Amino acid sequence: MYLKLIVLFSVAALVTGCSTGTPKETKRPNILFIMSDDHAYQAISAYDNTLTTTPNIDRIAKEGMLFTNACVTNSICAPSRAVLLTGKHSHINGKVDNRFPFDTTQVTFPQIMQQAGYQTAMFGKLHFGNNPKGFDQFRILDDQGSYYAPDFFTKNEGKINIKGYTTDIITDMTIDWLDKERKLDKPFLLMYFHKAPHREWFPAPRHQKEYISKTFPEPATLFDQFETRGTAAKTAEMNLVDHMNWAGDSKIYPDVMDKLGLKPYMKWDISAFEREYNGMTQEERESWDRHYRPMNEKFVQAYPNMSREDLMHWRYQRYMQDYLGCIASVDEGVGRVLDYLDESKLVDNTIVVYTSDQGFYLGEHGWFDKRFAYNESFKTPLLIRWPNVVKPGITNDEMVQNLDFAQTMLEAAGIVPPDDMQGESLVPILKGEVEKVRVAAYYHYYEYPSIHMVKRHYAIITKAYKLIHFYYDVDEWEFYDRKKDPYEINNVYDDPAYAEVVQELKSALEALRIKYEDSAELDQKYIEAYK
Ligand code: SGN
Ligand code: CA
Repeated sequence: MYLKLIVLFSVAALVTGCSTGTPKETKRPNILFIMSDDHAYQAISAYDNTLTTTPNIDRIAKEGMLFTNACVTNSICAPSRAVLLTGKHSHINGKVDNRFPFDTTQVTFPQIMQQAGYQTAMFGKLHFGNNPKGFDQFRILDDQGSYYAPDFFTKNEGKINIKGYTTDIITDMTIDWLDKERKLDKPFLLMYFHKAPHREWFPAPRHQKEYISKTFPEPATLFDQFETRGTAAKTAEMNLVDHMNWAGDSKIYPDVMDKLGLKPYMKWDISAFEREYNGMTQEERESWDRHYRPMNEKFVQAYPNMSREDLMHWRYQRYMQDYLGCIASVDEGVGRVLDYLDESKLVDNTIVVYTSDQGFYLGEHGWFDKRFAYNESFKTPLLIRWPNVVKPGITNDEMVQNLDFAQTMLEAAGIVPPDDMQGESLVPILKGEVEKVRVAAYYHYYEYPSIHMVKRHYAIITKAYKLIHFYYDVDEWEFYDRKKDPYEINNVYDDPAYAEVVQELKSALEALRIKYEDSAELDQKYIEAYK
């Protein structure tokens, strides 16, 4: 007790910066960086409450800033995380796709913060193929992780397995760390990284009853035929009817698949379902069966008379029920952590960021998954709260990117970022000193040919326009007027009315490639490396 008092006293002295002349150590802000996996902005009510409500995530926007044009540089998990941590585009940090492990000789911003005296921790999904550097504590999911009974690689305990529901486990770890491991004499960087709502969308028992009986509004482009788009959209394998798994995704039991003669789409269709189902405790499995058996029984009755169109409606509802059911747990977890900050009086000196590793298709264009430079996958949610710095309730529509996070966090912590980081600090936007940090964003996607078959492409995107070049086994351009055509159904690349602005953007795209040191040679290098 006596020792605790001394610690408390010295912290109080530092907070008030009194007499000793010691730097105001605890004035450096703490950072709680929350990232979920595949969380579409369409599924956050601060952006759009058509599908669901996320009152806790929305609190961050209400008390902070909401970015409506936040976007990624490469819409896929591990590459996005590598960009976040290094502040460098994929072609520079080398993590262009999900396949090879992250190059751990790359410098990351948590390493820099740790050296500068921050206490650092990470809990949840990283998906790098190796452990993170620069963390005093971490427990990260094995690869993609599972929803039930996840395995974690840990800093101090080797590989561990924990029974229960992953979203709740990651939240518990985060709160436990704040409660028991946080050092009172250091500011912290805490990365709270959910697996949810990544495929295969297994909701927690407490949300199953509510979500499995809900009906959700369909997107306007559910039956998009891609009249004006090129080959890439037409050949992508992301369609809800054609490319979803029966067991893994739509939760049709393997015995029901047999009965109806349904074939697995992916070879891991059934094993993905069984891994989760077998990971459940008896109680969890009973809940699952209580809610998912009746749905299966109804499907057995309906299936023989279902047209392709009926199947599309059905698949969409099944998908949304599970996807949004998973988000309900994420939102509750975020609420618990925010409450902890309130209760422990950390709130005033803690920056809270909520984002996703990319956006996601929720039936738009008939799709699930991500990868494309089109809006639903290119944009990502971004909400930032910074008490006494960010004015509450502000919306910013400028082009900000995950490329900017590293420099933003470093500058917020009073650390000068290394010169070779390629983003822009968002601190001046957060302080209300400037509105924008760039006019145009650069995008480059690589993972092809691969699952979902989205062709390689790079793009330039401004608030008004989007110009995309698909390459490798095609050489096709697409151009969208983002203001007139928010659903991106009219590719106007060949429309003479846009000829001049297309030319301007082509030059600007070339200039961006030079600025960021991307090139045809590098495109080729990454094609060769993929073989
Ligand atoms: C898995 C999923 C894909 C998903 C990738 C990448 N298929 O392969 O749908 O695009 O992960 O996701 S699954 O049948 O195995 O679930 S990412 O978030 O890691 O980039
Ligand atoms: Ca992801």
